[in-house]
Amino acid sequence: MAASELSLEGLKVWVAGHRGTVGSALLRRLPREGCTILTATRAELDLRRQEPVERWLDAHRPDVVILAAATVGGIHANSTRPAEFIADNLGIQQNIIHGAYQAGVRKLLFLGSSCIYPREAPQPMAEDSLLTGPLEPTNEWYAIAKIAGIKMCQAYRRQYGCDFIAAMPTNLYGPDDNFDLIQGHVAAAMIAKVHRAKQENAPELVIWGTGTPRREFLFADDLADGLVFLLKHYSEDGHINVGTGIDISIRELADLVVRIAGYEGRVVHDLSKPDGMPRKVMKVERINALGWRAPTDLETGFRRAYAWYCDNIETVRR
Ligand code: GFB
Repeated sequence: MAASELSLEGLKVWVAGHRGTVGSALLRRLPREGCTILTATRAELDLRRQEPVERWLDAHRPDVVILAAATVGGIHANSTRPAEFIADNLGIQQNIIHGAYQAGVRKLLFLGSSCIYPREAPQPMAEDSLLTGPLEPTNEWYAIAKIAGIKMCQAYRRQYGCDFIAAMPTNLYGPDDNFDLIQGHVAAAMIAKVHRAKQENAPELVIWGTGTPRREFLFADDLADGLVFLLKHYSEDGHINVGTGIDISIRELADLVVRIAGYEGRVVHDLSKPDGMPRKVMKVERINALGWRAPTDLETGFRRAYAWYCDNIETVRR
């Protein structure tokens, strides 16, 4: 590993997708590295269009690129907007990865997702489960795009010697998430709906599905820390998982947020909504063995995320 050590000090680091959950956490974490952070707003640069992306990269010449830009959403968004999820993400990846190669970027970090693994993958899911079976149908469009991104990084490494790496984060939560009740991921939607139920003194809180699916949740600021760690210390062909290795059921998640918010009504299930993958938890031995583990426990993280939501309720993304 010694040959791959990289200091970010004095380097220009482009965070593509700096307004998202991951990107904004990176903007909080990266200043500690002494690097210059580059960003481009959506109005300035449409990442789905190749020519402007290549021009932007040529003009700004970042040393490092973190590809945290993506069209994302929860189970409902994934299953109802398949064209956007596959086309936007393939386009963004293609434009940035190829553009980074052309612009001589020193290191690129591509962000995937735990949904790249087969629905029936042995749990916890190890990196070598990739492409061993059929995907979960509710998010296969997004998963296919992310798998293509991993393979692009590998291909550019093999053919051109680019130091392009791929990290697979698990389900995330934290500040600057999308708190939309329909489009968002379960963690943010849960925070928003429990808060609303409490404010309105609603007798019932409705959660989607049976509550039995199990998910692993990583605090966004922990992910940002893990990504900085990987940029500095990881330089291999294979993708690497970033998670906690700990899962809870959706019902346990609801109960946790209910307790944090102090909501006193009943939790009921809308069984017309999909459950999705029965269980999704990452094997995190590889990143742990390199010397990184997620520092924030679930209770602390959700307390911070809930407090952030309450403080920013007027301006949150939804
Ligand atoms: O985060 P999520 O939407 O997607 O979580 P996935 C879905 C699970 O939470 C299902 C339950 O079991 C839902 O039935 N759930 C309960 C809810 N209440 C709610 C709610 O109010 N909103 C939502 N959204 N779910 C995602 C993929 O899969 O995993 C993404 O869609 C990404 O593409 C991410 O890969 C890591 O965890 O099933």
